[in-house]
Amino acid sequence: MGNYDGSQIVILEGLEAVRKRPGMYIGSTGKQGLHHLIWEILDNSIDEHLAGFCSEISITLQKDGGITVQDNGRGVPVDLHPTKGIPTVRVVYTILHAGGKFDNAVYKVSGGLHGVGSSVVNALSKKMIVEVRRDGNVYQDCYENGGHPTVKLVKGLLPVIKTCRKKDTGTKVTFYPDPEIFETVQFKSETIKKKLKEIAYLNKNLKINYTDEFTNETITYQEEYGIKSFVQYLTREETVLQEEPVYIEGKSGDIEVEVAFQYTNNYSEQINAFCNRINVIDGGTLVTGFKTALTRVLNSYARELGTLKEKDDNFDGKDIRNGIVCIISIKHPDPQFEGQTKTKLGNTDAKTAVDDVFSTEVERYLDKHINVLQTLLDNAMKSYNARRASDKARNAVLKQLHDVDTKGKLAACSSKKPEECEVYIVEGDSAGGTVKTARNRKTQAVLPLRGKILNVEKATLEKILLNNEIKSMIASFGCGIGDEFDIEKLRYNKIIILTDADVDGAHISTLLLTFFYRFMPQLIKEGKVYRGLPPLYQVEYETTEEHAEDAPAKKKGKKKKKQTKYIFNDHELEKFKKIPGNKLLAVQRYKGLGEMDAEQLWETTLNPETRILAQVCINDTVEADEITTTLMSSNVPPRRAFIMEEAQYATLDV
Ligand code: 0RA
Repeated sequence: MGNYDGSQIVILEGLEAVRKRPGMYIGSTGKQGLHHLIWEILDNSIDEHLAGFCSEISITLQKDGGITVQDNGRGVPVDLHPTKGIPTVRVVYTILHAGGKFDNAVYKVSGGLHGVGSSVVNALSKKMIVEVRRDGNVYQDCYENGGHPTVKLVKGLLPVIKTCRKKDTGTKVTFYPDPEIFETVQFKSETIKKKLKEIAYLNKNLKINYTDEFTNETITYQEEYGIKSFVQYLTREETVLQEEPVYIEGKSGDIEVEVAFQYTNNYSEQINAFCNRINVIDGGTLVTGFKTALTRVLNSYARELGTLKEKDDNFDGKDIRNGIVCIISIKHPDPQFEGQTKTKLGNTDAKTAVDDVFSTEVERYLDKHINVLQTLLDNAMKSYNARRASDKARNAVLKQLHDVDTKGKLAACSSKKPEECEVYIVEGDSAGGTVKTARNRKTQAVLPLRGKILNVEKATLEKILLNNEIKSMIASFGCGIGDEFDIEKLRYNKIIILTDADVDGAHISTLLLTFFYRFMPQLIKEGKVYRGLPPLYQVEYETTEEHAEDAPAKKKGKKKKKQTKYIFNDHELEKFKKIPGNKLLAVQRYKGLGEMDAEQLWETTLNPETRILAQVCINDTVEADEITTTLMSSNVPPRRAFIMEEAQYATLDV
């Protein structure tokens, strides 16, 4: 060490701020935040690929807990930084907000949100090593305990550690997340592989090598056909209406546009939009441009070919998108991300660009592929007719909702102030009964559901609206459904799904989430939907008084004390067993909510002071669609496994 000058101290204060409030920089210190570190480092290499200088990236999960990301780009510059007086590479990895963006002319399509986090990753690592190959030399800079440099500079520059061939350029970053910051520092290979696959689809031809030193698994991801293959992958378990996805690309001004789509026989639409590879889950201008163009083009064909007669009105955009699975990917030189979570694209020129490129190119394609055109028109016609039928059904249902009591077995709460009210949706009448007894009647309403609710992924709106469980939910929430949905009218501030912690419970809760996601997505987007997490175990244990939770600090007695405690998952149970001084006497595993009496249920699951709720959120539209479609497929055994392992982790941000 010993190479700290004045500027270095200021830098370290910046990194210390990151360590004090990691959540502000990477969202959380749980699994998601941990993996975010990798995405930050990867983004820099992908930017180098987008700039046209990097064709291959390798990711290695190391046995010693580290992770390495290596690229064959130009290598981060190692020259003396003109104002900071240290090598540029050290500036990049130790100064907050000094990432790839400092060379804006080159980084025309940099992410905007991403790619500036190298120093954040360093701040949250107990060790980081950056190796740069440039001009036939290999340079190395090392950092410890949150970004403290350990390499002594010579005249402000890094020493050369060895030489290499002149053409072997690139950057290799290895880091070890700090266990003092993160709840876990164990990377999940499935999460990483999934991300790498997505990156490969979004970056045509980029070669990505993955190595897992724990399992000796190696995989190379490379997609010659990019997002076209992405759509094929997303529809792999569906019945598709075209032989292959339609793929379109083009440029409008500075904006590059790519679209791929395939129709399936599902009654849903999935549009996943990316700007500079960032999943804009709330869509925005690029999605509007696509929808406008698709609707205009198909309506114009429908008139021209006589599919729609003069007396008919137009196909609705919804008719035309019925069953579509689509990826829109654009590259924009100056993206403006809007909304609270910065997940909506705001640039108006993106709308025009997508509309221009898509309408021109899709017409060219459909003129050549009349059979595809016919498929799309038939499909729109089917939805058009179904829509008329379901308009009738919907009107009947909505009328009914006003006229008679369709709230099913809703036990309402006495307060009428939505901000203090919550509704528990409970699996089964018997658990529902106990919740009714246990709840706070003023603010907590209960809606028991009998058995499984309809799988909305495979049903028309008409049929969905005839389902009793769904009718009671719509009536109870009070905010309508589909196009008429109005969140302002929601009667509750929280909608809490409460099911048993078993496969059936997970399935029911997934069916409910699918229903919300497809027909009342705003409920999820605005954070109104939660899952109640009832405890899995009650343990009875003995502890010496010095360890007892309420032991006075001074007392060091050896007296045994008997206590009980609720435990919410297996991990917590294992941790509890390891606490010194604890001796387990009995472990009771709850099989279902029904096993708890009203008092226990209140204490563990209903009482706002002590319960655990997991807010449901959408992090990634591809993943949300994947989960809903995978779970709803007819392939039973893998579906079950998926529900148990992934459903909670994938859709919940706890
Ligand atoms: C700024 C300028 C140049 C390259 C990079 C950044 C760069 C950064 C990273 C981060 C990971 N891999 C990277 N590869 C390149 C180009 C400087 C030049 O040679 O003109």
